[in-house]
Amino acid sequence: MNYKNILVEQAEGIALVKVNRPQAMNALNQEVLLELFSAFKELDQDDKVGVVILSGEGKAFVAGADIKEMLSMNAIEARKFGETGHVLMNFMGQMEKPIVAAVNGFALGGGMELALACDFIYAAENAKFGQPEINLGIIPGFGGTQRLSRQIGRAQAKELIFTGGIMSAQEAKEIGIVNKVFPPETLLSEVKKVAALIASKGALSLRLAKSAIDTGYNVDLKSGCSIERESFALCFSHQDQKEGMSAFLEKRKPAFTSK
Ligand code: DAK
Repeated sequence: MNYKNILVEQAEGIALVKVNRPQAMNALNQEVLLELFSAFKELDQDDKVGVVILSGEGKAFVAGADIKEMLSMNAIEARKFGETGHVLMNFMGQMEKPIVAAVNGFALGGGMELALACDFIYAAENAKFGQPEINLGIIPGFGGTQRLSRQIGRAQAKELIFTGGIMSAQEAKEIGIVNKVFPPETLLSEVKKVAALIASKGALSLRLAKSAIDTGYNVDLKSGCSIERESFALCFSHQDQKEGMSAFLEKRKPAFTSK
């Protein structure tokens, strides 16, 4: 499909999606949100894709929701806009394929929320993170008050959201937002490396691991372990489990076949 605001490329089981509005720091308007949703739905259904990478073109990952578009919105329109963002970001959490954020620059407001909706984040040394909505007289509206506090704890999330401050990639790593930080010129190749490693695993076990972690995260430990037990058992319904264990015993690399 042809998109106006995003770039999508695919090679060797990895799909790279880039927000492509560099003249507006890749700000998210309604159209970008809908295009991302459509691309992710398509990639999630594509058996040739094992892992999706999300990044931004130019010097921003995404510098937030589009302030120009939001300026004249009334409460009804703001609610609709928020809903589009929530549908997209909830979908990312439910995608069967892992999705990794390669944060190449500013990830502010809705941009940070978009990165947090990915499974994990690698960032360039010069990337910047923050929830500056408070400076605009609003609060985070694409799940920032929820995903961020679940990820780093309420006190850290409150400090960031109340002050509207901006932090470096290194600071974001220290508080658990970012997994790894790389020089800008190697960020994408490093993300592709981890994506290739993940894509070499069994699609079924990846899917079950992702859903067990995410579904289990929001329930009590006993219910979470029960989700894990059922997911674990389901692994034995596919040849991948026999292949993985046989390969270990035969001292060779496994060739997983689940889609
Ligand atoms: N929206 C629209 N345009 C933006 C933008 C944004 N978020 N960020 C940057 N731009 C535009 C600038 O206006 C400028 O456009 P021109 O003047 O050239 O036409 C162009 O991108 C280049 O930006 P700068 O000239 O400012 O570039 P600098 O390198 O000097 O600064 C910056 C880069 C990223 C530090 C700066 O642009 C900046 O502070 N941007 C705004 C960051 C921000 O406040 N982000 C949070 C946005 S609020 C909702 C759900 C969610 C949300 C809202 C509602 N509902 C439920 C209703 C989310 C809200 C947000 O994300």
